[in-house]
Amino acid sequence: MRKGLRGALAGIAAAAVALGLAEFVAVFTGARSAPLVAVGGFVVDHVPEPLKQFAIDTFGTHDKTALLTGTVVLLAAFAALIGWLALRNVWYGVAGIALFGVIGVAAALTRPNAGVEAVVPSLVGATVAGVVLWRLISGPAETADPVDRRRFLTGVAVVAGAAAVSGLGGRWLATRRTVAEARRAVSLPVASGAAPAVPAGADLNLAQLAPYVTSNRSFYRIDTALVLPQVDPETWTLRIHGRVRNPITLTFDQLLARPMVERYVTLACVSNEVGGDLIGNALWLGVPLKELLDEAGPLDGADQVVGRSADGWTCGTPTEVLRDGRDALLAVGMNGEPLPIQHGFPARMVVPGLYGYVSACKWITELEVTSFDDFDAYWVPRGWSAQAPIKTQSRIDTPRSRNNLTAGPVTVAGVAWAQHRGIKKVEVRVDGGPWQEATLARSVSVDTWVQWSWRWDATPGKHRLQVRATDSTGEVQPEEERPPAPDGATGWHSVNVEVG
Ligand SMILES: Nc1nc2c(c(=O)[nH]1)N[C@H]1C(S)=C(S)[C@@H](COP(=O)(O)O)O[C@H]1N2
Ligand SMILES: [Mo]
Repeated sequence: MRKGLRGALAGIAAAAVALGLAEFVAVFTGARSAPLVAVGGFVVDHVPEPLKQFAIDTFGTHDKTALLTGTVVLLAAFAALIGWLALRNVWYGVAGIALFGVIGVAAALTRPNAGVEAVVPSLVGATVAGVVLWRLISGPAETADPVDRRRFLTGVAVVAGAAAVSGLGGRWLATRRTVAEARRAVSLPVASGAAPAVPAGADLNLAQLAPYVTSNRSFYRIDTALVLPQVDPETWTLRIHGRVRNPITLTFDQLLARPMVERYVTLACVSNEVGGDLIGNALWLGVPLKELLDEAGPLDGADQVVGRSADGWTCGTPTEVLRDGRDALLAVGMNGEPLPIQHGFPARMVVPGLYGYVSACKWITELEVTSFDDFDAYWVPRGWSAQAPIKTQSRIDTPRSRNNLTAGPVTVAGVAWAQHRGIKKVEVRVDGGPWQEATLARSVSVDTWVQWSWRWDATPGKHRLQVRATDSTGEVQPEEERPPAPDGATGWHSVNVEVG
């Protein structure tokens, strides 16, 4: 066997067993202490903004899988290099592995809310990897000998097997330690006052049109969490503190015992491009945040309420918005179920009219009353605006650019939203011609999106359909195309179609 290949194989085997063992140990020290997740989390928090937007644009909601895959590929390359160097001088190998160990430990320790136990997975992994590498490369330097060669390959196979068993075993154990069981055991209270009924005709029920109510299964998911926080409702508390007269701590049972309301609210992500699908409408069950804040009694000048998640993520919402009477909720239910884990179980914020990153804290454990001067929430130092009301937007859902259209009447339809202001008008135009008013479907309230439709007499050829909305304040959705950063994309959605 070529010497270089031998070194590379040894390095990769050592790295694999390190990751597998670390994954296993992390079952007991917390999923976010596993080196891959810790380093990945560090990257998520520190990667430059344009690169992150690129990842979201390219991989969409698979951006996390892409990150982890990329990390593993890079790691394998470095591991091969370390193994190769180790053949020259075993201390290079030891130093290389130690370096990885230090990176893993540092990443795990600097994750929010990390305890000292977070160092264990990387330490165990690196130590074992060092021993494995040492053993694998310490054979005769020249490897023409078939016996030695077989011994080496057997060694690699054993190590790979150990890596797979511990890694997959760890994964399996981890899936058994989720809070799915606890979630199933939650019985949600009934809202005081019936939930607002969805008026007949709110949903046009067209094949390609987003349904008026988004199911939990198809609701978009956006967050920085590489592994879902598993927050046990038994031990969960919400602490309302900071610049308040009367700090409050609530348990989950105490929260469920409070009067709840049920409201349809359309949530939207600031990263949503014009025409994008990072938006959804659900029925949320929860306690009005205004009531909780009024009880806590924010002090004068405390103009920001920071929601803090179990994983350390934060968002900052204007105190004024949370107390102005809109249906800002501390939600525990989504479409009649306890919040799905990926949507924030056991509790999250939902605030009509503000982008998610400044208002929709999932896995929430704290509401800290402070001021915008005193605290920057997670996305603010990363270049996004501290204040971010949702911009008026509209989208064409049908037809789509790849549809085969035939000349004659075609239903053009989509959704429009301007949460908490409401949509007054939607207009469509063809090939830059005059704007034509679409028909608005009904909606539950100004806090949800609204479907619209327009009958087009399609003529053969290539055409460009465009849409724009006007909100209830009379403001027309601007034509100027701007990217999502720093406070939401603008521009008109257009679809190019061909009519046969
Ligand atoms: N803990 C936590 N909450 C979070 C986020 C996050 O990264 N961590 N992302 C926010 C963003 S940017 C959006 S758009 C919404 C998305 O909520 P969803 O995933 O339930 O659709 O959650 C918000 N809440
Ligand atoms: Mo978002």
